[in-house]
Amino acid sequence: MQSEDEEFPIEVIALSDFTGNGSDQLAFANGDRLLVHAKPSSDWWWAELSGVIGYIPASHVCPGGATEEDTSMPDPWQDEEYFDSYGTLKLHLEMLADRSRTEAYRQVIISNSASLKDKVMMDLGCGTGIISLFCAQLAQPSMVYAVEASSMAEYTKKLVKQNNCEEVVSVLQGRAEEIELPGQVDVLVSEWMGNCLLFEFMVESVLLARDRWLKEGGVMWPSSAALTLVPCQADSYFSEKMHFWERPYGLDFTPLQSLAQQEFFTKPKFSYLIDPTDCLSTPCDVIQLDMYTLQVKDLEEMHGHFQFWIDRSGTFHGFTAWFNVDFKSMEPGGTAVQLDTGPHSEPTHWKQTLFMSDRPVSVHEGDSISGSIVLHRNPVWRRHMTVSLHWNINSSSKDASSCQAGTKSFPMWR
Ligand code: 6LC
Repeated sequence: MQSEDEEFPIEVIALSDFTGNGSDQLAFANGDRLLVHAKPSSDWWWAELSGVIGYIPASHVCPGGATEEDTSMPDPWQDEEYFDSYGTLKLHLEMLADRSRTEAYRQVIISNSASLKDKVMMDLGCGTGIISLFCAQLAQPSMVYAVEASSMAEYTKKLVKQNNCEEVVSVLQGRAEEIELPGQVDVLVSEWMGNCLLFEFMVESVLLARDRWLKEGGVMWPSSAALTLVPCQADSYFSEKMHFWERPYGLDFTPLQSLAQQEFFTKPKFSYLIDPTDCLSTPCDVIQLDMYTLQVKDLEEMHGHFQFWIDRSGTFHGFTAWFNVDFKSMEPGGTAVQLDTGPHSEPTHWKQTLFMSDRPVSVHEGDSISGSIVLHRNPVWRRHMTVSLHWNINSSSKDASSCQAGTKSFPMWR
């Protein structure tokens, strides 16, 4: 948002190319110097390039500075901000209080306790150390390296001592990419999943640690992960943000609807709890990750396809996404533990993510929705991504079979 002490215009430098939509957005190329005249929102700024004026996405530019020599670039990983946030208790409380999540990891340790005997483990991004402490208390690994980059690690050391686990758990403060261990590990466990599975891209740190520190034949927990999608109805959310403008206090506020659409439906809605009855079809896994074979470069663009059969008539407002992960068993004949963050399981702190389309469409039992999803990692801001959805609604009605296409890209968050 516009801060009062900013003096316009401000010079900024483009970090990547931007095409613009031709109407009110300004196209520019990587390295262009633009003048920002106003910041009407935190995401879209009003700017000028060679005498042409238009909106630019704030995420594609960085402060210009007055001189050519000023090359200070922002950190594309935003690590300072990221690890600062994990240095306070707010997020750790949210994660620890999430019983489905925390109990799933505890169950993995309990059900593999025999196999964990004398194993060397790494807990990547251990936070307050809960998973490492479970390992020390419920199994007998020879060593658990608890790796944590934020300042929480100082407290984690105290918690390990307080719970008499210091002989087994060794807390290493630092980024997993930079720490040194005496040798490789048998098991790499981590809770790295973000919204829509990949947001934050902590998974990259896990893959790099796997390639450097996991023994040949070692175990990855989670072992696989999947992003799940379902076409859905979102009546109350739609009414709350769109119908509202139709007749507030007896007045016609509909000229605000396109603004409302832009403001409320451009980005996905995080922390959405979908009512299972709002699922218009059986959910389907659209992207699957094998944590043994996944490569960092695969994360740049992940593609998935879907075909949903509508099994209840209603209004199609968009799609809801969530994820599940599997922890394969190390025990002979043992079964995998699963953590499912969908609407048919206990809610987790991730909840679900709602992607609103721009136009509600009536759908009927027997119709189908086919299409594709692409998760495109932001080339500049490495913890962010854009989710693009393309879909065709194929109506099966007796009188006229028809097909309606839709497409929309959702930045998360940049
Ligand atoms: C877990 C995030 C925790 O992992 C949090 O405490 C953060 O500081 C730590 N972390 C993240 N990346 C690294 C890294 N490369 N090296 C060391 N510690 C790291 C929950 N976040 C999600 N599940 N998204």
